[in-house]
Amino acid sequence: MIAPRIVEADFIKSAQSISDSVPDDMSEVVFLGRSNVGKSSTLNSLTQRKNLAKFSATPGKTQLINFFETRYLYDEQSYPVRFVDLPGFGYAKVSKSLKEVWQKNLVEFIEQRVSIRLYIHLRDARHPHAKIDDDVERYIHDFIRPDQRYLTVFTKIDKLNQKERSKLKRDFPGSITLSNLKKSGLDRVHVEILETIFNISHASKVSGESK
Ligand SMILES: Nc1nc2c(ncn2[C@@H]2O[C@H](COP(=O)(O)OP(=O)(O)O)[C@@H](O)[C@H]2O)c(=O)[nH]1
Ligand SMILES: [Mg+2]
Repeated sequence: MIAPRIVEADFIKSAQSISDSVPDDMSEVVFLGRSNVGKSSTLNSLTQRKNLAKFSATPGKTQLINFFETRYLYDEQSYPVRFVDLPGFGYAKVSKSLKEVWQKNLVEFIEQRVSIRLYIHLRDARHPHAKIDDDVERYIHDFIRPDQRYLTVFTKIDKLNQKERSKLKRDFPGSITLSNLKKSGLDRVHVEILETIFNISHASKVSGESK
């Protein structure tokens, strides 16, 4: 069976907060992660667009929430999904709490936006135990609703050898590993997105991650 594919992806708008966001009338997948984790690359890989996520690159400017509308094609059916690209969080000082790291408007969006169905937390496979990422995971689980899911996705898996990959899988069961370089692991992310939002289970759940 053919894996789900995104056949359309368009940048819609950038917002500063929940109040100037697009209407919450469509299921949303939020992408969050540390700066440089490969968030823009992952959005581009998933949508098969070279430069879709270029809008997020606004160094020195206010950190914006970027909305993209995408359309999946799966089994000859069309499934619209909105992707939300959140600003990368920096390498926070240990003393700082998460809410200081993120601006208030972002915290509000992450916690209160009703249309969010899936949080995709991108983590760097080379630094799987970064404290800031552990903090983010705990933080989200504090308020996540029953209709929402949380998914850990490790990027840059191509940088790990086989032994390191096995250990990562053991340490983080249920996580997905991907490489934007090798374009691997992407099918599993697509499947998770459609399963979460449309309750579609992909018959032959894409196996393996580092093909
Ligand atoms: N080897 C490798 N490099 C990656 C991968 N994903 C992203 N990168 C590189 O990591 C750097 C940061 O990527 P970018 O997408 O801009 O990260 P962002 O700051 O999270 O948006 C760039 O040099 C990318 O080419 C990956 O899966 N494997
Ligand atoms: Mg980026």
